[in-house]
Amino acid sequence: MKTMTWRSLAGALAMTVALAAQAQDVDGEVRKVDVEGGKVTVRHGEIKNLDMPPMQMSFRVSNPDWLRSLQPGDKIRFSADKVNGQFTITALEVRK
Ligand SMILES: [Cu+2]
Repeated sequence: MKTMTWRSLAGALAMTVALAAQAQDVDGEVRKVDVEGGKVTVRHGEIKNLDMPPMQMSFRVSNPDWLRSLQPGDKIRFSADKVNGQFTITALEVRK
């Protein structure tokens, strides 16, 4: 019983760390969607974890299906990281 309790606690702590790492949300606006190329061009705000100032650039995406629901002009919040040397959107939410 005691073991179970400690495991749950460890699980809860791991969850907290994962959420904190994902809280790097960046504001952006979709400029262009390239479904075939698996890329999206975004005008984005500062990306602190990548040490990047606001600019317009293209990103790869972790899940190509996301591109199908995006349109130029969409306001998004996202997380980005460098994956295999390429700037990649790893989490994405369209703001209404
Ligand atoms: Cu950039």
